[in-house]
Amino acid sequence: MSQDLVPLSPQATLIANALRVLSANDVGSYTRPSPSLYPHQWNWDSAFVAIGLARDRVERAQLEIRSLLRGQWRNGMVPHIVYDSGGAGYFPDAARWEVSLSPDSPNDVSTSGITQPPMITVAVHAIARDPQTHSFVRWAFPHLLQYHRWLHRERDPEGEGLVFICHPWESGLDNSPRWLDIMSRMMLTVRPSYEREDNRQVALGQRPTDEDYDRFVYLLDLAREARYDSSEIWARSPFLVQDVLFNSILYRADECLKEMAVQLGEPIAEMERWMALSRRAFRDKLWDSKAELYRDYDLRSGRPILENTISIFMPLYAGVAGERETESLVERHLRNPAEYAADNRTQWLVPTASKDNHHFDPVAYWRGPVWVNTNWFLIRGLERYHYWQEAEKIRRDTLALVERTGFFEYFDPGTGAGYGTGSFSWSAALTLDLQAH
Ligand code: 9WN
Repeated sequence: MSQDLVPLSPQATLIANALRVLSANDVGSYTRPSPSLYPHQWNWDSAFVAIGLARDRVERAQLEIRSLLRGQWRNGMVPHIVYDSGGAGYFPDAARWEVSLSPDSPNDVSTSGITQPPMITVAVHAIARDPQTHSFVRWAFPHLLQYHRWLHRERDPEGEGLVFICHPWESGLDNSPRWLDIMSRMMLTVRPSYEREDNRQVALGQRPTDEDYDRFVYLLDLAREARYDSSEIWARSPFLVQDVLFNSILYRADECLKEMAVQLGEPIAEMERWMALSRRAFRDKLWDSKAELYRDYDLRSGRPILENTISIFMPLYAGVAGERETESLVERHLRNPAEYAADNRTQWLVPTASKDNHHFDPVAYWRGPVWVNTNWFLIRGLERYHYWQEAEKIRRDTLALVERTGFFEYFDPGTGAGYGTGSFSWSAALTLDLQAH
């Protein structure tokens, strides 16, 4: 029998299929999140892609990051979208942002005016595992440092150790039930004028409602009117949130930056200061000792946000949870069938909202469906705390889901059906990472 005819193992087939999705979405220097729904470069999507490619396409992983950093602003911000020529095929397009109003925006690249969780640093850290990438890491380091400085300076004006986000799109979990209370308090006197593109491609029940979109656009317009100046946004925006997931990722990113600084012989005191402040704030401000979970904080109302969603676990990914907190998160929430554990309503781990949250919906974007990236955060977090069995169970479920359903954007936790767009890049890329170990 010739070697070509030897059938591939299921594992090798899954890897080959994941690589096929990534190369189909590869436009040369970056990877689209999906073939048509998201036709530009997204910040944390490219970072997830680079994490997957760092496993054995490390050259291509570097290109993904170089390409994302073309959009970096002069003040250090890495925008949530870097547009492909003009931004056709997606709302909002580049013109809606009009980022030239800010003196910090780049001249020759079209971008959005807000950011996304700084997974880019985690991606560069993954690339840095390969010693051949030393000169790339040396090149990327000052860009990342500038981004982190911007986040800690502009988005944490009171030096609390927690940065704020000013738009649900900055969270990456745009349609999370956590934003509903704030959005319901935003009384729009005039409906912003725009036309959605997303609901032409995906059933509306799986996407945000028109009312939510109005508020997304209102907040975009407000940031534009503030010329993307963080202090102006801080003064005017109704949406100012210290988000548990964003801050957990930032903490992990600070840790990665520090490790790279050590490798490069750069000073680390600044990162250590950020991390010490942040550890304290997670403990003193975000931990709810009664409900025994982490909560986002709404800076405008001065109150914690009460929705129980997958974000409660994200401090495990950061490594900022203490022993007692970790035990409660696992015992009281992760293993609880009324919340996140499997039962006859949800057989697939892990729903993005607790089943006892009255906004839980197995179909709607970020309100219940399983996502590969949130599972990945949880797996890496549980491994960090040596909950090997729980981590392995979620890893197997995630791989089984993509193997049987395909690389969908999200999945029904009850039936395993795929929703949103198919051929979704980060579902494929993180499969590569999860396959590797
Ligand atoms: C808005 C690209 C992005 C992801 C986000 C996801 C979704 C955009 C949208 O798609 O958001 O940024 O149009 O809904 O929520 O996490 O980065 O995949």
